[in-house]
Amino acid sequence: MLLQILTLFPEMFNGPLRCSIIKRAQEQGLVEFRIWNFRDFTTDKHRTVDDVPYGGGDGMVLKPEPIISCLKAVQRDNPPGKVILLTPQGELFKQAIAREFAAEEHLILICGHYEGFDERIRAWVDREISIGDYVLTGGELAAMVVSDAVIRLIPGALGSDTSAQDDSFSENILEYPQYTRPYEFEGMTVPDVLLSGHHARINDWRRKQALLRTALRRPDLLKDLSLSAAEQKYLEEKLNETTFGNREEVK
Ligand code: 6GU
Repeated sequence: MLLQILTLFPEMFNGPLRCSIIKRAQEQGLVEFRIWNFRDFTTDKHRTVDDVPYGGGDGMVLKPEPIISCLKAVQRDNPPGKVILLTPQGELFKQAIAREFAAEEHLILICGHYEGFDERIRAWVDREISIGDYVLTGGELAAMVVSDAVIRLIPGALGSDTSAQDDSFSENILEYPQYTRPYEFEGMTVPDVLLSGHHARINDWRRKQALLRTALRRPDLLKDLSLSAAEQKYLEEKLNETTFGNREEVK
């Protein structure tokens, strides 16, 4: 995958992309990053990227010409890429969107900054994405979040091919609790079923824990799950064990 990023702050991308799984994915040739500074596409002496808003008001607005000239340069000599604008006004980023993006050969992420950008930029954009209901100073961190979520889904990017499937949200369900050695830590022990060696029982326990955790922490996700009758019964019983208003987790 070719992942191109248009930003006014290319140096922000130095850290995260050079670490861990993202670094390895680049070394393996699974993804190639190209970071562009759209200030390099200005034509005036002062390299101006923003201007005052028509109609008045506070703040500055990103001009269309540098961003669109940069975009045209980025598209040249490459197969057409999907153009994504990072903006708090975009569609909320979800695992399903990460999966869609992971299937693309070429992604172009445009990071907005300052108070906003000229509305006409939107005519060149295929999709607008927000990473959550809060305001960041710019789209850079959002572009890194999106890149990370997408790259780890490219086949081969993770050590084993199953680890991306088991995660929270692969099926819109939270992950079950995990334990490693020691068996006892500060008086707390590991659930005995995990030491039983009985794989069917372990899988059953994990599925139930995942369901329970989802019901307690993210009840909004439950409505999209297809539960068996037995699973529904288990959840109802467990949730009834907690007194109303008790937000402690059921053990
Ligand atoms: Cl994509 N950009 C900015 N500036 N703020 C955000 C965001 C994006 N997603 C959530 N907050």
